[in-house]
Amino acid sequence: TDLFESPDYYLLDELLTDEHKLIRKTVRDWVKKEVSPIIEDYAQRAEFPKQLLKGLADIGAFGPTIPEQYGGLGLDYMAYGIIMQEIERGDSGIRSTASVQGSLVMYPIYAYGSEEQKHKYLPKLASGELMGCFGLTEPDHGSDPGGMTTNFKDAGDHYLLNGAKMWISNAPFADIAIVWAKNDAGKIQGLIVERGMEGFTTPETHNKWSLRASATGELVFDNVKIPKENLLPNVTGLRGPLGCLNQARYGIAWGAIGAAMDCYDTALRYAKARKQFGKPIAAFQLQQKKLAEMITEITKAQLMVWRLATLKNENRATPAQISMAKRNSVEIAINVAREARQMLGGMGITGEFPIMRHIMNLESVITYEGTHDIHLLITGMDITGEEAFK
Ligand code: TGC
Ligand code: FAD
Repeated sequence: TDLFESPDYYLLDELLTDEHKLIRKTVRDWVKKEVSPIIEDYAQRAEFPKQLLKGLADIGAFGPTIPEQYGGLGLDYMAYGIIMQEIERGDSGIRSTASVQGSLVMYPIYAYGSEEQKHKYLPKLASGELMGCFGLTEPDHGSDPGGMTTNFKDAGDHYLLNGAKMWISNAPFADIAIVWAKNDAGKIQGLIVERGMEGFTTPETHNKWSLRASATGELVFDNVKIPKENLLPNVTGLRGPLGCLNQARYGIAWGAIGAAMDCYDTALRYAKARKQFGKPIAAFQLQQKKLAEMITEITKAQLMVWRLATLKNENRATPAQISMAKRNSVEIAINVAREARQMLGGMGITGEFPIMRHIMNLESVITYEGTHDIHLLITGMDITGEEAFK
C-alpha cells in the first residue's frame, strides 16, 4: 500500500481544487498509516477498531459538509466524496462508520432537528465524543421501510417507544440512535434515543462474513420513555429517512470506487512482479484484458461521481441520479475485486492482500442503503414513470 496512487486515467485531478487534493492527501496518509496496517487483523477477528474513532474525527470524516457553527467543516460534496473514497480504500466497514455518523445521524439532526438539538448533539458528534447509529430497517421490513411496525405513543409528558430494528451499523457502541417509528397517526417520525434509557438494548449481530471490522447490531425498544424534546420536529413521512439515505448513498457512490482502486492497484503491481512461464503475468493477454477492463470501469465510475458531486454542490442531484451512481459504483467495484482476486492466484484468498476482504465487504455494500435491485427499480421508475416495486 505504500505505493498507492489512485488511478487517474482521464486526468480528473485537473478538475479538483488544491483544497480537494490536500484533503485527499490528508485522508490517504491517515488511512495508510492508521487503517491499512491493522485492518486485516481486526476483520479476521471480527472486531471494530474503536481506537480509529478519534482519527476519523480529526481528519474530518464525521459530517464534513455540516456548517462550522455546528462543529462541521462546511466542506462541499466533492470533498465529502473524496473523503469516503479514501476511507473505503482502507475498508468499507470503516467508511460505514463515517457514513452513518455524518449522513445518517448528523444530517437528520441538522436537516430536521430543532436549534437546541443541533447545538446539543452536532458538535459532539463531529468530534467523535458522541457516536450515533441509524435505525430504519426492521426484521420484517428491509427494502420496504414504509411497512415498519416500530411505533411511539403519546403518553402525556413523554412518548413510549416499542419495536425493534435490525442490521444497524455501529449499534453495539453508539451513544445515540436516530430511530424511525410510527406515531399515533401511523406517520413516520424520527426520535433521538439515548443509550441508558430504560428498556433500550443493542444486542450485537455475530457470524457475519462481510463487513467484519464493522460492528452491527439490533435496537430493541421495550416501552422506552422518550422525552418529547427528543422528537425531530421538522419532518414527517418516509421522505425523512429517505432524505438521509440520499446523503449516505452519495458517499457510497464515491466510497466503493476507493475499494475498486485498491483492488486494481494491488492486481496491477502483483501482475508486474509475479512471473510464470518466464514472464511477468502482466505480459499475458488474458491478464491485460482484466486490467484494461478494470481501469475502464473505474474511469467511467469516476467521471460519473465527479459530475454527481457537481450537481450535488448545486443542489440539483436527484435521488434517482444518486441511486444510479450508488448501484454502478458498487457493481463495478465488486467485479473489479473478483477479477483482481483471480489475478493473484492463491495469494488472492489470503489476508496478505486486501482483495478478499474488499470482496466480502462489498457484498454488504451492494445490499445496504437500498439493494442493487431496488436501485435498478428506482432508475426504472424514473425513466418510465411506472413504479414496479409493488
Ligand atoms: P414512496 O411512496 O416512493 O416514497 C415515500 C415518500 O418518500 C419520498 N421519497 C424520497 N424523499 C427523499 N429522498 C428519496 N430518495 C426519496 N424516495 C422517495 C417520496 O417522494 C414520498 O414522499 P411524500 O412526501 O410524497 O410521502 O415509497 P415506497 O414505500 O414506495 O418505497 C420506495 C423505495 C423502495 C424506493 C424506498 O423505500 C427504498 O429506497 N427502499 C430501500 C430501503 C433502504 O435503502 N434502506 C436502507 C436502510 S439504512 C442502511 O442501509 C444504512 S447502511 C449504513 C452503512 O453502514 O454505511
Ligand atoms: P429484503 O428487503 O428482504 O430483500 C431480499 C431480496 O429481495 C433482495 O435481493 C431485494 O433486492 C429483493 N427485493 C425486495 N423487494 C423487491 C422488489 N420490490 N422487487 C424486486 N426485488 C425485491 N439498515 C439500517 O436501517 N441502518 C443501518 O445502519 C444498516 N446497516 C447495515 C449493515 C449491514 C452489514 C447490512 C447487511 C445491512 C444494514 N442495514 C442497515 C440494512 C439494509 O439496509 C437492508 O439489509 C437492505 O435495505 C435490504 O433489506 P433486507 O435485508 O430486509 O432484504
